Amino acid sequence: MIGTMLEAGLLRPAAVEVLRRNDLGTVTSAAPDLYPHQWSWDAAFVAIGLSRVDVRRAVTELRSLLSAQWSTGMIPHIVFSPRVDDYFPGPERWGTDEAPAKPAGVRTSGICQPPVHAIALRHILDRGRENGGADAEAAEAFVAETFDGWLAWHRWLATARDPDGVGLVEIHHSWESGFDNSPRWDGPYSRITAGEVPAFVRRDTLHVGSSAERPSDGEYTRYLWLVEQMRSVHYDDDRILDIGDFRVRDVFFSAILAAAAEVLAGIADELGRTDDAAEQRATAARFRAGVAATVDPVTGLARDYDVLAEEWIGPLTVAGFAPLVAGADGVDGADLLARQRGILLGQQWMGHPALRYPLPPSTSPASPGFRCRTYWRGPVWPFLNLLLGWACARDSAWQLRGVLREASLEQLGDLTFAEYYEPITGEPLGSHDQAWTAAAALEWLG
Ligand code: 9WN
Repeated sequence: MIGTMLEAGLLRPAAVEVLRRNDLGTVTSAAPDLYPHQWSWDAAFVAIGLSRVDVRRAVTELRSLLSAQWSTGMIPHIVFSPRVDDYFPGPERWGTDEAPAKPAGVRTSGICQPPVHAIALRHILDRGRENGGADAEAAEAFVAETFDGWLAWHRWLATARDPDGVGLVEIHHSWESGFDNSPRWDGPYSRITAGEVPAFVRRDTLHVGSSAERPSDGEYTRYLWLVEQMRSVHYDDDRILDIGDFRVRDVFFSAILAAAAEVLAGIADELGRTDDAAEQRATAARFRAGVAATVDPVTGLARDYDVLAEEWIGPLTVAGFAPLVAGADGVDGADLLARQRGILLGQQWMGHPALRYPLPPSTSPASPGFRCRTYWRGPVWPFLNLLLGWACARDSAWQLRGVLREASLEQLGDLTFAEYYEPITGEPLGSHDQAWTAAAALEWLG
């Protein structure tokens, strides 16, 4: 049962209020203190949530993000707000003002995050049309005006980030995955010896209940070393391939590209952009196949690949369910998705008997790397559940979607809008009033 009627009645206004408080004018901060800037994939989820309450504000969110797009097509992972200076690493540390591809007039990081944006664009268009009038006009005009920007973003990912054409996106920093300190990255990071990293003072640990919930200082040193490396070549895509110490094919990022390219193809059809639609469908098919090809026949889960070490990445994390996000083709594809849904609902994951709510922890509670309070090593992330639920609706997987929705609404009924939750006790962790958590609540409520 989804909470009480009272909770359901309180959830929507509380979520709207979180987005209002995080609103910096034309962008929404990812969280009030911990993340006082606009993050790329957060902004996409925020736009999905906003489209339920204010279509034109949702348009503004994505327009602001796109105005920071680099000339290569890359959408940067952070767009720094000029009004605040309370996040490390800030723009000086990134040094992107020296990067020829960054547009003038904005300050950004020099890496990217998963491309959820076309999916958000679809939500804006659908909500705008449902509302009609000025909302429909604004949504349609925005889609027509910005289509080429989203297309350039997907094209850059499919070329610069898949240099070998294998249907998997290569990332150059674990911040690009959005799963920053997941056990997925322990192997690649263990092989990196950081060179000289200028002294630094972290600020993230000041804004959470315990620093043990965040990545360690050792992890941060390597994160910053990779920034130094990329900065030294002014974030040039080709040169990073030669000098970068972190080159990993990220299966979950690739799955999101597959899903988003399919969605962008549908939008291209509506705009009469037939060739672009065909190209995006081909991109979607290539990355779906790339994702499916990573599945370990024994575990049934998809895997990342370490390009430099030339090896598969082993730990069992929620990213292993990438095919559920990507979708899959043909009879074999349908079998793969059915098997994955069974595993996800089973005892190692959502059906684990110790869990407070049947929601997927970021790492399986049955795996040795499981840490129930530490960031991407165990906690449940609400925005991810929404993404899985969206993919289930696309593929008519109503049973799994129903469990995800009901349990998510129960969890979010605590009204903390936490960044992540302790899977066994259900305790809210990380930042509270996290924007994409509030957005997920609004979208689940519908
Ligand atoms: C670094 C904003 C972001 C999310 C990521 C999450 C976390 C940043 C950090 O917060 O990463 O990008 O400082 O820890 O891991 O997924 O986009 O919410």
